[in-house]
Amino acid sequence: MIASPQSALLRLPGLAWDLVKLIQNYIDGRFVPGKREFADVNPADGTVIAQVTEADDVQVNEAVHAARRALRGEWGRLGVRERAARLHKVADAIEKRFDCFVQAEVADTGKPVALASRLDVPRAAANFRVFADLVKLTGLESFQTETPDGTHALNYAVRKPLGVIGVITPWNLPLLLLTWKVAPALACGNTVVVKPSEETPATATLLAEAMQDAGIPNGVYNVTHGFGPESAGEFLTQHAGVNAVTFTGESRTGATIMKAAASTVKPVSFELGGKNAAIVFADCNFEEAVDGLSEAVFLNTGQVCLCAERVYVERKIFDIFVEELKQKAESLHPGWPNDEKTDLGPLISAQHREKVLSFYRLALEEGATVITGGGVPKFGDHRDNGFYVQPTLYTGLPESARCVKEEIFGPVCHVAPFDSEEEAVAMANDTKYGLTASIWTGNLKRGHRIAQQMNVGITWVNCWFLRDLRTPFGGAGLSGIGREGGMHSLNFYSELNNICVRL
Ligand code: NAD
Ligand code: 6OD
Repeated sequence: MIASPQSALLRLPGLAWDLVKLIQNYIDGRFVPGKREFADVNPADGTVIAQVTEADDVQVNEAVHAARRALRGEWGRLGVRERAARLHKVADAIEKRFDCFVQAEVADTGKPVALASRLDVPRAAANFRVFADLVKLTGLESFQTETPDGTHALNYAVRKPLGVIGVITPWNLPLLLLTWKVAPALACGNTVVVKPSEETPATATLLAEAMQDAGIPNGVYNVTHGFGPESAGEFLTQHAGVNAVTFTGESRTGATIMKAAASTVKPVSFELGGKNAAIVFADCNFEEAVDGLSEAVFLNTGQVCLCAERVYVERKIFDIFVEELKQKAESLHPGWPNDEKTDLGPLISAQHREKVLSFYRLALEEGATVITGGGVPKFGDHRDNGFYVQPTLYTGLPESARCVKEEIFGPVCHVAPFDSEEEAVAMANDTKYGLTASIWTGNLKRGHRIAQQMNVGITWVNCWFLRDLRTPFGGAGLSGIGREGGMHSLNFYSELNNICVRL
């Protein structure tokens, strides 16, 4: 493991943090403190693991100016081949500090070490590698145009950076989601000012060290810590020197950011909330469907925007399916992140747990049958000060219930029966969100037919969260604006200039 000013603050939580350390902003290649500090809390036991310095408007302004200067410096002069090579070096640097990144992510989120090691940190490196290769290997369209006088013109587009990109990210998959935006933004030659979630500041800060290792010039990657309103988030989205905002988070926050970005007509890319449906047919591979749905409902304690919170099961197999999913839920081990048996971490914060528990209470008021869970596990040790909840299954709610309509973002779903394909499609589509759907069937023709009827950005058939980073990713309705992934990311983070040459 590599020791350096920021990585020194990270220790694997056996949860005996000996010292509270300071996580700083990173502006123009330097770690800098701010005037105010806030606490970084470990969700596994509620202890304060570090202090974080909040960037004020002056520091956000400095970061934006540093990012603009960097566009005119060495970074702006690099050719695409060298830029791509440096992004591969960022991936190398992440892999070299693998344990450090895992520990930082685990400390901030309380998620199992096994999950951070399997998902979050490898994806961060992959994000840099994929977009480095894509930008190097792909071209743009060109047209030979016939003119009315019988001559020709040649049209071709060139890709230029948009400029300074404001990157605002949530706490559920902090490093994965941050790098999902930073990597293509840098691949296209932009510079970034990021504002990670106030709940999870550590890995964005560690990434600064990876950037330094990789020879990314000062000012290209800047980190400003803080909150949304009247803090770093708002200062960044309102800043006239920011050329575009890319945001992942709640739909309501997206609406606020859209207003802030409107005054300077900034392009926005939004990946927002979901209330995703899964449709399970009686002809599915039963075991695969139960395993798949168990992941789709409980992965990361249900704190993945792609998670299924509404599960529709063909009536013929409804009872047995509910029973099997209950067995899965009850076999999960909530626990310390570094315990190998743990496969269910805590929720991110006391506040978020209160939100999830308020839905657990509401479900009862709305007439749900509790199949399992609905409360808080008791450990008899420091974990009782953490933010755990039980994995929970409900049945029996009307489709109009708030628990069926609103995003909960916890380890919970409602399971309802259906009798026909049409009914299942109608229920799945009856939502203001439109992020993902999953369909479980042995009949691929049917899977294909239904997939095309889903009003969402991403539909999985007989799988869930199976990613190819070249594919379009995003949501319909309240779930987002635009698509990222592959060429969609490159196009968002570029200004395309079409050049028409009369021949
Ligand atoms: P959030 O919207 O509360 O916060 C996200 C980020 O926005 C944080 O960094 C926060 O500080 C910042 N922010 C808040 N108010 C702001 C403001 N007024 N101006 C600028 N920045 C502001 O979301 P969260 O609670 O951190 O994350 C959970 C939500 O994210 C869920 O709704 C989930 O579905 C969604 N999400 C969506 C995707 C996707 O790809 N569609 C992925 C992950 C999470
Ligand atoms: O896999 C991805 O690229 C991605 N953006 C996942 C989002 C998960 C939401 O929590």
